[in-house]
Amino acid sequence: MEKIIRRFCLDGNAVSCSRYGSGHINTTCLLETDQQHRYILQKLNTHVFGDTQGLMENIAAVTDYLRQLTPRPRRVLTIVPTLDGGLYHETDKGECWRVFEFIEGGVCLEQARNAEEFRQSGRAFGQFQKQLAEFPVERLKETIPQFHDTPNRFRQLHEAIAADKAGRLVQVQPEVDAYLACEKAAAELTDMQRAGLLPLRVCHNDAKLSNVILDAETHEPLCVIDLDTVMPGLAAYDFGDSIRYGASTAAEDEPDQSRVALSMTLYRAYAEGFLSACAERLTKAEIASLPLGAKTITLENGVRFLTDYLNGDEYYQISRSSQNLDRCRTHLTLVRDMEARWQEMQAAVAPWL
Ligand code: ADP
Ligand code: GN1
Ligand code: MG
Repeated sequence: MEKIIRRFCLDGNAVSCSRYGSGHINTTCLLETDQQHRYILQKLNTHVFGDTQGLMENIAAVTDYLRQLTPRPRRVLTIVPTLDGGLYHETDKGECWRVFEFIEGGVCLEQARNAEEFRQSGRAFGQFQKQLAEFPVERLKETIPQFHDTPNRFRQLHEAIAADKAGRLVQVQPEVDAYLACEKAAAELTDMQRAGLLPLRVCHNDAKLSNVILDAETHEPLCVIDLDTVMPGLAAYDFGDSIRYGASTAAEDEPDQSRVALSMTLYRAYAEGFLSACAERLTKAEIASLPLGAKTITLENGVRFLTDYLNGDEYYQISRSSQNLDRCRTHLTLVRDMEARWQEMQAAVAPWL
């Protein structure tokens, strides 16, 4: 580890390095130096992210652009370069490591403690969308092709069912049937995009509460982080991802489905925070598509968790054996609840139409 740390332009010598945060994909550490300077050191998951250079160039392009609009250091994720000016360091074993400035004085939440905190995360993603509205989206590489192509995620589910690699199909037939019954409806958003009804935007593509840093004292948005998937996409993807993760009454992996529901209070708070920050930059069709984004991205994540469960938990990090199955079930419960609350969900965005 010391050898890796020495490859970066740090302020001082590293005195501690420990695991930090709770992401599903990368390995994150908090690094401290004898100059009391803190950094985030991350090992990238190269199975998930094949094009590390492209991914880091996307992050650099977006953060450089944001820094010109907002020169305040805590407001933009800052890449710390390697000694030879690179965006990341690749070891002899092919591991890819990178360093960011640690954003001080912030909080990163797994679950909103109240509607106001969730509204602020909506503002953070709304501001992100607004600030990047003029960014030339074609400059971003599609580092994970078809990332939010929901019909393609269903194709991957079909492959997992056919292969039944882990021999788990027999246990999950009700979940498989329930998701497959939604397959047709899941294509609506991508169909609208292909028909030219929804524009491609700079999209975070992994928008969720735990990927935003709020000011620890004021709870105002500080910075949007975890930009690995920043790529062209739809505004509805980011809105939808935030809702499925943050507007649920329970954790993403709650085993007790009776505790899982869509909180309309949280949904409305997010819609207000998000749209008050960026509605002026969105088309009417995009605003109207946001509830569909919530439903589609909830379905998509549920399908991905189910696929990973069938494949033997290859993709997401798990800490217990049925975690992906629980994640898949919570998403199904949320989709059902969204269907029941569809009119209320649409009414919440209607004032901006
Ligand atoms: P993953 O892709 O695995 O989710 P993240 O980039 O989101 O990884 O980092 C994991 C956690 O580390 C975040 O949820 C946050 O708590 C913390 N974190 C990441 N980057 C920073 C940063 N620049 N400053 C402060 N905390 C950070
Ligand atoms: C992963 O890295 P993390 O935990 O922020 C995943 C997202 C999923 C999310 C489910 C690159 O995000 O797409 O929505 O888990 N990221 C990738 O919580 O696949
Ligand atoms: Mg994250």
